[in-house]
Amino acid sequence: GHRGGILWLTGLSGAGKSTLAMALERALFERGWQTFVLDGDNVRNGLNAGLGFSPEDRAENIRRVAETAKLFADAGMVVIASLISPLRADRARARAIGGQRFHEIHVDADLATCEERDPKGLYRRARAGEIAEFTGISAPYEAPEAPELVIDTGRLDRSEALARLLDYVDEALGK
Ligand code: GGZ
Repeated sequence: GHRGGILWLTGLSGAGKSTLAMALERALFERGWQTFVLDGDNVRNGLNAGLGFSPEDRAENIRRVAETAKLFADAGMVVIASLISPLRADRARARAIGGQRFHEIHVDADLATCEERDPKGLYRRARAGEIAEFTGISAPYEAPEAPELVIDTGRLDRSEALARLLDYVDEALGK
């Protein structure tokens, strides 16, 4: 069994948040846990269509996802929220919304690593000036100061990263 909770994955584009979120969801599902993924990239097509990447729009994107995550967590689900959520103030508001259920997880790979991976070619386009306010290039990323967990995807391979995360989730939400 498990308690409801919000696993808030923050990190740069290309750090591995979505990959880790999907792998975690699958692993928890296989154990019979009730999980639900809210991914910034996906939510922006529906719930948050119309929001861009200005500081104000990011703040609203994050606020809505946090409120949605809270509803599902209150219903007993393990919500995996995967958003860059680059500013400490916005993450602090998400934490305030989630309360005790909120767990901040820094999916940590340095900019050089993310830029080298560049799975969607976004860093290249940002460097070329084709994408404005791109996190890490022309917009800030403020690393968490006291996250519940740091997953260093620059050093760990996928299975190690998932194993660390699963250990944490077991400890935090298992019963
Ligand atoms: C950052 C951007 C931008 C800009 C488009 N800055 O790695 P991806 O491509 O697939 O996922 C990223 C996604 C970021 O959305 P979030 O909702 O997670 O961001 S935030 O929490 O800051 O609101 C990235 C893509 O959108 N993308 N333009 N300018 N990422």
